[in-house]
Amino acid sequence: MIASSVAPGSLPGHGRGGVAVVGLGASGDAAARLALSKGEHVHVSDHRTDEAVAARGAELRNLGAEVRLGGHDLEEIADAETVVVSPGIPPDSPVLSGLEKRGIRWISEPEYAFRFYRSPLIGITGTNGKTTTAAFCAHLLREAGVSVALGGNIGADLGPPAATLAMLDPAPDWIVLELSSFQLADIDALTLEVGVMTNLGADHLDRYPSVEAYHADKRRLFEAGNAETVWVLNHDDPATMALAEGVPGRRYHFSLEGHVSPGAFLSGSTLTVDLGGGSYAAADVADLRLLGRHNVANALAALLAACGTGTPLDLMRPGLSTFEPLPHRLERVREANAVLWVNDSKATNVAATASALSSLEGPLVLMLGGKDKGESFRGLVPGLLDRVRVVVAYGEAGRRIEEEIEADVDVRRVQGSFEEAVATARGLVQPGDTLLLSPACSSYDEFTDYRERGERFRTLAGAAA
Ligand code: UMA
Repeated sequence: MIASSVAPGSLPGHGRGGVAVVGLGASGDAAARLALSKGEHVHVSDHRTDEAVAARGAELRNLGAEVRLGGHDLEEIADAETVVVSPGIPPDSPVLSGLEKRGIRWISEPEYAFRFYRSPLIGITGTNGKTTTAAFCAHLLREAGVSVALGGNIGADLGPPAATLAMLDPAPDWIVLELSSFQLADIDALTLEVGVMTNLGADHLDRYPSVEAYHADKRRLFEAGNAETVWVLNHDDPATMALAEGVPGRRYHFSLEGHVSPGAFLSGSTLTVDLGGGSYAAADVADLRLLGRHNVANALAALLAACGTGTPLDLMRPGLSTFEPLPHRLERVREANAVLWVNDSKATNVAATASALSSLEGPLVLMLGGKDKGESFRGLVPGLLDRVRVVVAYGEAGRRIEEEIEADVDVRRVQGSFEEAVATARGLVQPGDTLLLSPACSSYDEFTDYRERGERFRTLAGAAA
């Protein structure tokens, strides 16, 4: 929402000074703490009043912030010199519509954090694979002896919000940030030394009016660079390549389909790098601990991003075979009674579930469902055929899933809870099957987030006879 021509600190309509933080989730909390550490007057507000937000508010009050819960005071916010908005607040929410009407501009929390960074920055986005790629890239650099801080959209179990990283002392050699479209929408001066776009599909159609609008926010990644920036781009994804057209900077491409240079590619089963000086065999697919072809692409992207720092390949190579799969991403949970339980709760859109399907051998019993984000499930059909014996459709999206795919695959619809859906799936598996939770939907109809859903799945798998 911020115009790229507006310099930080010169935003119009701001009187008292200081920082207003809108939304007191993880990013609002981190932004407020950073601002307080810089001696700013800080006003924080959240429309909720529940225990979690009240506890956060109380801590910030103790640190000197002015905290308002149960709503937003537009006058107070408009008075601040800098307004930092949480990514989960949609632009058409009353608070942001109100600020827009007053001509008040706002920035995202990574943009605010960037003002205080003393380390060069790798920013990683894309519809799918950005978390694995970011964590893998940080791992490769660490294995090579580089000090790295990892954070951003990546989520609390893997790293802190961007603003927390601004307070690290000493500053790390590099910062690796996962960036969401919601965060990219409100950047301004943020500048990347290395920027990665893993791929582009459809997502978040409950927030965006169209796929194009979602991609327009993703495209803002390419405004966060200059002629020196190294862009790591998915050569196999026409949407990514089209979005990056004409963007200044250097380019490294990655591909599973053929030789690209400068870049990294799969040659037979060898992950190969060619940065212009000839081919370098970095690892074999079998050396990776991750499941699935899409994870080979993520490994190539991570390796190229790490190369963008100038770190020698020889030093990073051992890290390719020591990076462990992340929780809730094609995670093998249990093998019992000749049935493999796989937790892919992080697959919150159709493209992610399609990737999972292409990575696993059948026969599968697939659990699909959760909060309906508006995407068509028809895109799953080619991956379901011949591999999925039965789909268990559940949650808010269950009915639409059933309607859209039942002509092509056997669907059992469960109208009860997630637990009942798991029980149904368990009743349908046969020896030799894989029971896969890869829901293609977000979890918010029943859970706090995909992690809670994945934990529940793990617990239920553990209890399975
Ligand atoms: N709120 C208001 N007023 C409103 C609307 C909301 O006050 O009108 C409040 C809510 O009550 C809530 C806060 O604003 O307290 C919004 O918090 P948030 O949803 O922005 O969540 P955070 O806890 O700040 O977490 C965010 C990211 N979440 C989202 O973008 C939805 C986290 O990504 C991220 O780890 C964290 O910032 C730190 O950067 C999670 C995620 O699911 C992992 N991201 C999505 C994804 O990857 O697909 C985008």
